Amino acid sequence: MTGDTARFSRRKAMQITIAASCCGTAAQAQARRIDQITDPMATAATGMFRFTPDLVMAEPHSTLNFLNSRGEHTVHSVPQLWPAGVPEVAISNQPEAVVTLPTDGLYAFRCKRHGQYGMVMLVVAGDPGDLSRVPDQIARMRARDLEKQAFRALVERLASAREG
Ligand SMILES: [Cu+2]
Repeated sequence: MTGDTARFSRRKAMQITIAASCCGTAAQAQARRIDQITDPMATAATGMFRFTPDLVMAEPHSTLNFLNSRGEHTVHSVPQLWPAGVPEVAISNQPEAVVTLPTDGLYAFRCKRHGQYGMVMLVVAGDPGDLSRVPDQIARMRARDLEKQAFRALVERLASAREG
């Protein structure tokens, strides 16, 4: 990554932080912490790199605290599975970064380096919208099969959590 790109990412994250702090203490109190893990004891690449947790139910206007976007881990929004009009997220080289969820919807995140090994996550803010459209949106992602498969598995978990 060039210095310019890194500065740009930081500036964008700063704007997101400011947006989050405008909405008062209630939303901040709901901040969810999401860690980024490299687990050398994992038996397969698919478990070695992961977001924990990787499926988060949240409220609109609440915030997420992404921890450990360091080394090779990043947090990037996935445009095919992202609420319309919400700014993209691009976090790297930050021990902690705050992301706000300005609207209802389904928010997909990937690690730029390890998405190909299934390091992806889904956040639902309030109403996720029409889940029947999601398989098509996943199919359109510019991603390897393993990454798409990881998103499909998350959507299945989401669907069964909503039924249960
Ligand atoms: Cu990663």
